[in-house]
Amino acid sequence: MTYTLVIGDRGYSSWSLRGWLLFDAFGIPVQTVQARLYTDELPNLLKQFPPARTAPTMRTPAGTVVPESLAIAEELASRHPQARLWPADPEHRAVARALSAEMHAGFTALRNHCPMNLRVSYTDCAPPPEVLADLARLETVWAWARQATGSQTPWLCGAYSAADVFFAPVAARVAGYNLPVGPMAMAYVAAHLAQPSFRRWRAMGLVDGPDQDFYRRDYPRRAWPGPVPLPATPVEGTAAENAACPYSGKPVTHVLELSGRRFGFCNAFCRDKTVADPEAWPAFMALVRGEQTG
Ligand SMILES: N[C@@H](CCC(=O)N[C@@H](CS)C(=O)NCC(=O)O)C(=O)O
Repeated sequence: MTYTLVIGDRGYSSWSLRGWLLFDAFGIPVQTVQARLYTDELPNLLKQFPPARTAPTMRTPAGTVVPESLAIAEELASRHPQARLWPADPEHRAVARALSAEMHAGFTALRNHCPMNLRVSYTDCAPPPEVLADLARLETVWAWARQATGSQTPWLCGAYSAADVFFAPVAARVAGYNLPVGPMAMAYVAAHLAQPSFRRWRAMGLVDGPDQDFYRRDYPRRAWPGPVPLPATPVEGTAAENAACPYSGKPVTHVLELSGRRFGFCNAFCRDKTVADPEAWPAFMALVRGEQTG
């Protein structure tokens, strides 16, 4: 038995991203179950997780339902102390908790004007004054956290922590809407875009279901400002260097091409999430380097 996590569309559900990062970025195994936002799928799925109404919702291995991302963070932190979701130093932990709580409760102008959409990046979204005020507040609390904890890493409180998880979708919004922030905040955003778990989630979000109309905006677009993916493409057929999927070990049914070489997977989603960002997937890169055979 392991944890179950209900998530929404990976390309759009900022709270689901937080929920999933609390597992993936800290090495805690989880099984996800997914439902489309803005359809009956999510309320119908959540009928199996009473009294939850939103994604993410966690079910513990013993069966307790835990909605609310902040509660999920606290539960995982106390059940898995070795995973270090919060900083070990009590003073640094206090800072990390304060920031996470403020993110969980606030920044509504930014959240409403710039809903997270990992599939596009716009050149400008004409941020109104209340969004600029949220950005100024972010820069204030980020600088405070770095100073108060003496962080020497790209992260707010030393090692990557649950506080950084709570701001990962904010980083995606700064990147996605080209929001005006200073150099310290831009460096923090860049660290998120390159963070391995974030890259995996975004790779899945790029190929996970159709575009959602709710998130469509007419602003001019630019390339995503994160790491540029290796140029992989999906191809027909099942001929590949490996006979077994690098993720499941099952027989190959779907294939991609990278630098003239062909690699196979056991389903379209695993192939397509790898095409979206090959370097995000350690088992695939091990296969490419010849460290793992199919
Ligand atoms: N406070 C909640 C917010 C969760 C939330 O609003 N999730 C959205 C998806 S990003 C949702 O489930 N929306 C569906 C709805 O509200 O009906 C948390 O921290 O988990």
